[in-house]
Amino acid sequence: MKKYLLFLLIVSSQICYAYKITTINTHWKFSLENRSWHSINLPHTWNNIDAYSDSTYYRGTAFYSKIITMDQELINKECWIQFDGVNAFTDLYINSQFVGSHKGGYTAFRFNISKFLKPGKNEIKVKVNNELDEDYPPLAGDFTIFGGIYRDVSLIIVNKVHIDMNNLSSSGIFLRTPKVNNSTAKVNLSTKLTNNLSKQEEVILEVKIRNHENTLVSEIKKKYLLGGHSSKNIDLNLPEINKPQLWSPNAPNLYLVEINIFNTQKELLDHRLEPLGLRWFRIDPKHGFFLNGKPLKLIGVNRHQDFKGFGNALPDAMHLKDMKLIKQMGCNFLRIAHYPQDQIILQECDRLGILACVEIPMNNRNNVDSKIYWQNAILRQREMVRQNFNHPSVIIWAMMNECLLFYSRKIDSTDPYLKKTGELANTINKTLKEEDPDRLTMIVNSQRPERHLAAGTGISPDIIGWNLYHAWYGPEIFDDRLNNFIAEMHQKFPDKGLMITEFGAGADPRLHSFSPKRWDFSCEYQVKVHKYFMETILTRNDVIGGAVWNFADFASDSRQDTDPKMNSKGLVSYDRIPKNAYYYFETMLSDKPIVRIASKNWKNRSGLADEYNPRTTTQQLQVFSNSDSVRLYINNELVGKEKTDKHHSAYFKVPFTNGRNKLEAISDKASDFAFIYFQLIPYSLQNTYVNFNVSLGSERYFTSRITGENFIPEKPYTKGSWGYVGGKAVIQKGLPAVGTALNIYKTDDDPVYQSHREEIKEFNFDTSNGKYEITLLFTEPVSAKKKKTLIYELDKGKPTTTHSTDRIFDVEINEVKYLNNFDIFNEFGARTAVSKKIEIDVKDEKGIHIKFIPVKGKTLLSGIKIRTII
Ligand code: GCB
Ligand code: CA
Repeated sequence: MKKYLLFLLIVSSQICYAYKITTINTHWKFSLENRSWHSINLPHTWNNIDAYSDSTYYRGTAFYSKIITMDQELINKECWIQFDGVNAFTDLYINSQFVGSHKGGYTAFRFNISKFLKPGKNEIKVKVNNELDEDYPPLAGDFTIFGGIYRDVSLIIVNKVHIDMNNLSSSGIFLRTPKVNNSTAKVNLSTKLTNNLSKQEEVILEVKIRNHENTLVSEIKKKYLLGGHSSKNIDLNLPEINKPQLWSPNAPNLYLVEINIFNTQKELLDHRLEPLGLRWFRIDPKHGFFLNGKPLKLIGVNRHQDFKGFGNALPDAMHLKDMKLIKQMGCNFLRIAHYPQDQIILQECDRLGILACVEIPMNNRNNVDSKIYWQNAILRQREMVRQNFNHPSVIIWAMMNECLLFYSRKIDSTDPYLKKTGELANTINKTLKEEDPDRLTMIVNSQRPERHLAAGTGISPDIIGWNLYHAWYGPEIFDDRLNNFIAEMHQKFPDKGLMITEFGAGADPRLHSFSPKRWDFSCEYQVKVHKYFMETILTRNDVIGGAVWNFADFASDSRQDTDPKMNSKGLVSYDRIPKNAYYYFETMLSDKPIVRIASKNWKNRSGLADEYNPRTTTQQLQVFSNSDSVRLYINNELVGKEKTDKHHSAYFKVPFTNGRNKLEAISDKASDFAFIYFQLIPYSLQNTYVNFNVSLGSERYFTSRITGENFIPEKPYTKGSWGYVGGKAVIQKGLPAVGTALNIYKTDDDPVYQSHREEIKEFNFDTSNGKYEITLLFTEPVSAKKKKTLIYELDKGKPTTTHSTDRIFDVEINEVKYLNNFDIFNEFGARTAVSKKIEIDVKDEKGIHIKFIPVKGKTLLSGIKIRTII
């Protein structure tokens, strides 16, 4: 084959370079199923819209293509293409020739494409597929499998003599620190030098280590003779570093390792930089984690990689934003769950001093009978370790999140599925230790120790992580059961470190409650759960640490909570606005004086005026502070001074007034403030402009993110005021805390429709005369008990079970029938948001009296809105 000198157009000059990496993210063409093509930039996912829609999201094939221009001829360079992440299966073609494929959506891969390129225009074509394949993990999981080329794509140009490019897309350089203490550090480097020229080449490998002040602290130079078309493994011990500046969360000192290769004419052939952090660590099942000889409680979060509006295709700035928020919260630990993420995450962990754990998604279920599955799972572990090897922040390789979650048979250790799962865990552990003897390994389990004991999954890893959801999936009880569980696990797995790898509760940032309950998705209940866990995690030395599930709300297609398709256990919302619980952690973890108003981001509120003071609404307010006491001011007037409790919390009763309220919370050394915009809803509707919304069947306050409208909780009618008469709030026995948690179609304001008052008789407003607009909000909810298969339920394109309705009623307002034989199900189907807007003239001081009259079954109402027209 004729060989060409290859230069990218962007490499305009002949300046000698040894290693060059440049993204080619701009101006690609994209086509779903080879239909019409349109222009896009990377990173890209095709699921950024349908993953959040009422229907299911596309999992299938799509194509990407791009023209790159190569000028001049290629003689002595090599060109590689690198994909940092494509979900999930990739076939690469260049100029219609097949180059190679990669399976697995969360690790990088690269190909040497030199021989496929020609001078001039070249077409890169990528076929991507994100369907479920039983031979490749993950087979299940509580997260959306966004398809696409969702991380950077780059071209790498190297000389024919270079550091190994062909080692599972790693840097090809592996740094170990076999000994580190306060006085000295040993660094070991292993690599492979490749000579793709036909002639032999004598080279000099030079390694220099510099500290962050750019002082050279260790250096080595070696000569090697590389035969033509051959490579050489190299293993070097560098001269010891005296008095190393240790890496830790408080002082993340990084060294820079420079690796150069010269030929005998002193021309630079390859040049790389790698990070180095000098630290040592160990665990002790009874006494926890030790970094650089000192105990350190690992406290942090788990993180998924998606973001509102972007799916998983994030610009770097979004990743950076997360890392900043994670650090600001005071985390010293990050569980990168459930899969390796963009390199920028570990780069930031190194830089910010956040210890990290990385895992391959072998979630919930493994195809233990498939050989290909095993091979693939093992290969993905190797990719993960090699690609992330040099990050000093990584201390744990984790595996097999909740691998027996779906196991439903009677526990029997001879059951082949259990046995094979245990063997798989041991094989993965062996792989991880082979790849990296220095890091810890961890298996992450759901709260089912018996299954894991029977399977033997806990035999080989150093740490057992437990995903614990007491007071969330478990009953709303805040007693000793968490402590007891931990004690019991130490007995069952005595020589293992124990970490609480997940704990959390759902909190929809649109929902607030002054009587928070499990599964109400209020931001207030989430705080309760976190306080309960933190008390245990912080006080027990036999718990290495804890990681909140999750840092941010994330997409999960199968979920139908208050925010369907989302998992709302984030401490920050999908667009990264802190919830109350974020501020709780920030306060708990801060080593400086701090004050935080818990609900400061609930800025737009409505509330019922106090019965005896129409000018104020008194609401409870929680303030977090690590000082003994806090003073609170509203509009420059002192509300009070309160002591903080063991959870760093102080509580105030705050008289909010209509309009803008300025809150200031002040401790002896710190302060916080918030502006809250309040709409007071009058108790008496006489002679006043009326405009408010009520959510039935729930004690929650809701703010729509689409319209900004507030809904306040229902109240019973009393003469001279407003409210409902009769009926009951429907609360499911199990989950959730309101009528239904299922997605309500054709609305984003699901919580308003998910709760309702059944058998309601009336809703009355004692208004003055005038013209009013009443909007009634309904949905036919799905009752878990009454099920019937309906062929036209469109969820996931197949019939699903839903409510068989026997509900017909009339609605009469001031004696006029507005809805006659109203049958929501028949007219609109189940779980669909329905609204009816009605104009009412109020005469003779009669007010508005809405009657719900059953014809068949039970009446119901989800929400009601009232507005004065004139
Ligand atoms: C878990 C899983 C995680 C889920 C989480 C939840 O235990 O590991 O993937 O998202 O629970 O929210 O239920
Ligand atoms: Ca919806």
